[in-house]
Amino acid sequence: MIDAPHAGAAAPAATAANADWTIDQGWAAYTAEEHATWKTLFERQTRLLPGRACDEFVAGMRALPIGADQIPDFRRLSDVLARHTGWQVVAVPGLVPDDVFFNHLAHRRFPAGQFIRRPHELDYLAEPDVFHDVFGHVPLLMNPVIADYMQAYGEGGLRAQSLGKLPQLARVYWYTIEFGLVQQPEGLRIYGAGIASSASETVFALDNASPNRIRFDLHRVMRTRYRIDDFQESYFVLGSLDELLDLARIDFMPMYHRIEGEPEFEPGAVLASDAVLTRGTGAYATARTALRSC
Ligand code: HBI
Ligand code: FE
Repeated sequence: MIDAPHAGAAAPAATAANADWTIDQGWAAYTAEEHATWKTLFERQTRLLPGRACDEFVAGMRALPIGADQIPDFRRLSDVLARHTGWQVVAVPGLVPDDVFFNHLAHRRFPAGQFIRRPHELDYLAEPDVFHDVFGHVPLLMNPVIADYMQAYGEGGLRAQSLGKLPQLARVYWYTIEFGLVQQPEGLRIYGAGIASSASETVFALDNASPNRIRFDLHRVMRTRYRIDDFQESYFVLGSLDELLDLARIDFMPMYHRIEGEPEFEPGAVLASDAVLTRGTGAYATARTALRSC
């Protein structure tokens, strides 16, 4: 992923003020330069997203107090979210430990990075900041299906951790909430926050010939590794966001057992069993691999 960093293996960066790692957003202390960075990012994405973001994302964005001129105030976001889906946004310093992250989600609290990237790192940073978390994730928390799915992921994450199955579950989150695409009547649309908060990946994921676009299949996705530091080689496509309802209710236990001992797939693999919407050329990934080896 390029503009909008993420999760995964990286170690949490800062120390916790509270046991749950929440801090005060300190909204009044944001500088004019920080608000200006938000505005640059907001306007860039807002130009790109019409016709690219899914309907639910657009509807959520419209209904929330998120605009160009200021970094949003988490208390105001939480007021609106609480009324619609019972979610809140709480401030954290950056990446938090997995169990802390899952505990928040399980209680319908979305931990959002308090800080904003510096002007020289508009297109790449290693941790989720307020732009990725609020612009990318929060609009979909207005949607009842996503709201339940995210809570279920928090609960499932705690169970997966105790079973040693977190890597398999994290892939489901990665290929849905972070990098998911969805088929809508007008065409393929973005719902993943890692895409929706990234200018370059917004274009790459939908318009570039390089990546594969493959029908989402849970068993397949749980066995598929992912890249955290570059564009995805494959995107997985839902027929509708309602498919996440099943994923929120499913018992993952039998899945964990089933895939034990089964081979895993590389990020760019295309299988005979895949329902392929677009077979990618792989040109981007090939060029990057060549660059890395010199
Ligand atoms: N912390 N702030 C924050 N945001 C995340 O998305 C996040 C995290 N800690 C752990 C984590 N994600 C992941 O490793 C899990 O989703 C697997
Ligand atoms: Fe994210």
